Amino acid sequence: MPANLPPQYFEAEKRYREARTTRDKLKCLEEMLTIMPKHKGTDKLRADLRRRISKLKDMGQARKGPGRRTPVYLLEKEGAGQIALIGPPNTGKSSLIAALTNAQPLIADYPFSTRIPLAGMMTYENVQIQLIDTPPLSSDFLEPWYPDLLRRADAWVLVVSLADDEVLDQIEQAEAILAPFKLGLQGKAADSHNAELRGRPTMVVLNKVDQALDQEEVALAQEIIQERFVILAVSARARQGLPELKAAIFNILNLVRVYTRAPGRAVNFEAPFVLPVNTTVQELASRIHKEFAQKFKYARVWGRETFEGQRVQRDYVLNDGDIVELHL
Ligand SMILES: Nc1nc2c(ncn2[C@@H]2O[C@H](COP(=O)(O)OP(=O)(O)OP(=O)(O)O)[C@@H](O)[C@H]2O)c(=O)[nH]1
Ligand SMILES: [Mg+2]
Repeated sequence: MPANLPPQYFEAEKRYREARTTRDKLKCLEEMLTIMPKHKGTDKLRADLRRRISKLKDMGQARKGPGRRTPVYLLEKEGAGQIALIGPPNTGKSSLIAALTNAQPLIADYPFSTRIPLAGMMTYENVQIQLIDTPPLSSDFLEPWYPDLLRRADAWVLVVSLADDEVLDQIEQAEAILAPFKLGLQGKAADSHNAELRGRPTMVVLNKVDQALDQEEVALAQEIIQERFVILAVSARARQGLPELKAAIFNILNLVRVYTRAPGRAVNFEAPFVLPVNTTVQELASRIHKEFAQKFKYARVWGRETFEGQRVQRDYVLNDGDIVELHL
């Protein structure tokens, strides 16, 4: 990192990383540009900041400008990942969104109550994950934007209802409806059902466990389903199994949380870098800054796979919970 950047710069950069909206990000970038001292050593950094600012501004305008309207139903991604809750009518998708996020969707005892998607943010430990409530999967009618909404999401949670019989049918029907769009549920690694369909990692939630029709049937269905999918029986209404569901949702995203710190400083556990599984120290450094990624010599890691402060090379693969010090 180039010398002589004042601490306020790093504070603004940290806020930038944590910002959830384009507007907040823009504000932080502009602040970083103002704070940065103007001399030869910071030329590149300042140019880089200006580029990022104009890119964000362009994005903002593309959304507002007339004639170039993106459908409102493609929701802007926020947080560490975007997960669509999908499933047959009336299974409790909206109820789960209401129980897990800050959103307040319409919940109704009649089917097809959800007509347009709605996003809410779920907090899991120190990570924010975006959940999307969707209209029900139906063989009679699917909105034209529905497949795109699913393609944009990072993973899906298929919500079925234990209060209706034939849980297995509910899953099969969902697959039959998605197949013509070349979309398939992608279960556990061993799941080979949908080789030619493009899918997203999917877990199955068996909702309404409080009202399950037949315990024996439920047990049998669970046994069959879990051969293909990670499953969890919950109740949105009785608020049962929700902490486990949050953890399971984080897990299907396949992410790790990594904490960086300046040598000798304290770790801020509230602001992890949330990165795909298999990210290396080198890739982490490039996330922080391109120039930094070229310059750093080695890293020290505190984590479950290393001994305290172990010195690692650029190709070290990061684990969830690792604390990393990058040394110039
Ligand atoms: N017993 C019980 N009822 C539930 C549970 N979760 C949701 N419900 C009820 O099931 C009905 C449907 O809930 P919604 O959350 O609107 O279901 P949905 O899947 O969003 O429905 P659509 O948007 O029409 O597809 C409502 O009457 C809910 O109160 C649950 O865990 N247990
Ligand atoms: Mg709904």
